[in-house]
Amino acid sequence: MDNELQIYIDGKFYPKSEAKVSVYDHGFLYGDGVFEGIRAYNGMVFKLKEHIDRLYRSAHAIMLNVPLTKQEMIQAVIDTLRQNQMKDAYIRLIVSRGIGDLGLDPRKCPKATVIVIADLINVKAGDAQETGITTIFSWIKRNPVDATTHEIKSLNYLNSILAKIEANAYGADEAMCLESNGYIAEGVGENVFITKNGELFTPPTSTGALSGITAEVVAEIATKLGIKVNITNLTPFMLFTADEAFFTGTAMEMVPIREVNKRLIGNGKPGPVTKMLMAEFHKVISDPTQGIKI
Ligand code: PXG
Repeated sequence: MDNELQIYIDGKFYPKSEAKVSVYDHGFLYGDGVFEGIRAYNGMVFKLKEHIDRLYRSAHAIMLNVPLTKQEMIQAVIDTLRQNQMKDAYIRLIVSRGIGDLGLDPRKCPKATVIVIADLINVKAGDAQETGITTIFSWIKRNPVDATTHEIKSLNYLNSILAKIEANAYGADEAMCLESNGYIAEGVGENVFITKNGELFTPPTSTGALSGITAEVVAEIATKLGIKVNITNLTPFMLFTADEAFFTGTAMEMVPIREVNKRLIGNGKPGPVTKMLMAEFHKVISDPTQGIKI
C-alpha cells in the first residue's frame, strides 16, 4: 500500500502493517515504559519541547534510560511527520523498557525501544465542544502518589481504562477520577477545572493527576485575561455546585462538562468563562510560535 502510514521504530520507518514490537518487550509484558500524546496543528508541533521534557521526567522517575538526546527525540518526531507529509496529526511517542526475558527485572532489558506514531486525530463526539459532555464519578480510586501515580505518564493505564469502562457501562461520555481521600484528581486522560464566581479552580498534582500541558496553557490564558486560577483540592460537592466545569487535554483540547452523576452543572450549557477560554485557546493553537515547525 503506497499511502500506508510510516511508523518510526528505533531510527527506522516501517509501514503500519509491518510496524511491530517483540512480545518480549516489557512495555507489552508489564506496561513498563512511558509515553506522550502530542498534536500538530497546521505544520507546527504544539508545545513539543514541553512534551519532550515531560517524557524525560517520566523516564527519570522510572529509571528508564532514553537512548536519544532530547534534541534527537524532537528530530525523530519531526522526521516522522515529514515522512508522512503530515501537517495536522496526533502523535504518540512511546519509550518502552525494551526487550527482556519473561521476568520483570528491567536489568534484563539492555535497550529501550523508541516508537513515534503520527496518525490522524480521531475527533471525539463531534459537537462535544458546543454541547458539553456527561461524566460520572468512578468507584476506582486514582493510583496513589506513593504507587503508580499518574504524575508519571507511564504505559500503565489500567486505572484510567477501568474508570472509562465504568463511564461506558453507565452511558456517560467520560469518567471523573477521585483520589483516595475523595478529592477530584482528573478525568481518565484529561485535567479538570471548575469555575465559581468568575474564578478558576483546579486540583494540584498531589492528587496523583498528570501535570497537563493543555491545563498549563489554559491557566496561562486565564491569568492573562485577569481570571484568577486557584490550585486547590476539589470535592465532589464543589463540582456539583460549580458555575461551570471543563476538561483539558491534548486529544480533547477544551471540552465543557454539562453533567456529573446526573447533576447538571450550572444551567447545563457551556458558560461564559469556558466559552471565552475556548475561543482564546483556539487562537493559541493556531499561533506558529507556540511550538516547533515541521
Ligand atoms: N491526565 C492524564 C492522566 C493524561 O493521560 C492528561 C491529563 C492531559 O494532559 P495534556 O498534557 O495532554 O494536556 C492526560 C493526557 C486520549 C488520551 O486519547 C489522552 C492522554 C493519554 C492517552 C490517551 O484522550 N493523556
